Amino acid sequence: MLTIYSDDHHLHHGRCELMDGQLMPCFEMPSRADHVLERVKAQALGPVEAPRDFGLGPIQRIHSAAYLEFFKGAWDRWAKYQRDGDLLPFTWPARTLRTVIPTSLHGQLGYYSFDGGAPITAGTWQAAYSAAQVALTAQAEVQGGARSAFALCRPPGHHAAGDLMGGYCYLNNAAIAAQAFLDQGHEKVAILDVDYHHGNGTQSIFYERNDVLFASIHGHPEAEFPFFLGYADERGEGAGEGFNFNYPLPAGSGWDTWSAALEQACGQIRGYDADVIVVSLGVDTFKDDPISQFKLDSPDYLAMGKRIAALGKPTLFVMEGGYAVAEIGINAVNVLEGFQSAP
Ligand code: OKP
Ligand code: ZN
Repeated sequence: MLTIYSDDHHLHHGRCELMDGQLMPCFEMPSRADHVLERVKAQALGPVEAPRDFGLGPIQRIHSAAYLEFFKGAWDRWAKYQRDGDLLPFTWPARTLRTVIPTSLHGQLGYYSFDGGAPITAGTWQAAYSAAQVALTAQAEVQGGARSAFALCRPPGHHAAGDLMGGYCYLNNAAIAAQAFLDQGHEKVAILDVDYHHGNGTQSIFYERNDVLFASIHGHPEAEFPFFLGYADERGEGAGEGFNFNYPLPAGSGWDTWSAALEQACGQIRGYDADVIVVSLGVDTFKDDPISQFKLDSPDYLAMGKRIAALGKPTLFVMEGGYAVAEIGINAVNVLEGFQSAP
């Protein structure tokens, strides 16, 4: 399996996030992708190539022009303040407030984000742009006939909506790749999101559409980030009704519970008869993940890959979360090896 990887992810290194009432070093750190790359090489998964540049066009198919302009220019506006820290939002247009677009940097930052977990640094735009190109280059490989490809994206993307950043995400790499498949002639794309957190951004992007089926297995939003989306009764709307499937699971869920949900998600994907599958591959379901509450173990990821392979469709894997840095490479590459080992 071909892996697409860009060193540009190092340009994004947020300093801190708020947790337990304290500022902590960001869990979403560069060493995550470095460890995955190392494991890809150690296991000889296949060749590793740099991304090609497809420009802004395919990104604009998912994200609004205003959002992209804001994100691209935000750091330069912030630099004029000559402050020490990253650019982070602190006010959002919640209930009772208006959803106007302010003129100020922090007003706009609140408008274009849904949480305080996506710091903008000097290199964040370039890193996120390159991650989207990584996804598009891997997408092109599958479009060209490969059975699978691995987009080693960082920062992740599945929390980013059309005009919102949050949850460590800025550009929705999986959604951008899914749209590219459609734009290049496919008619039905399934996105299977196995990250521990609900892919609220991806869901919202495709919620009213039937050309992308979204299925997500995740920590129950009653108790887990992103809290305000990801319930089982969210089934899609309008033309998209019946094309969105959420499998929220309780804290402590292990492989038995998790794989039963995977079975259901795969059943929906099979019934939909997708042309191609995009997997939002987060491995923060791991038992020792520092911010998550599931109990999957490393061998379970091999079984996960095998089950996905049994769908028998061309499959693009897009890296999302996973914060147990020492094991992230083993777990992510286990999914890919499990997929590859299946007939
Ligand atoms: C991104 B991905 C407070 C907790 C906030 C945000 C989690 C984002 C996960 N520090 N957590 O889905 O792995
Ligand atoms: Zn996650």
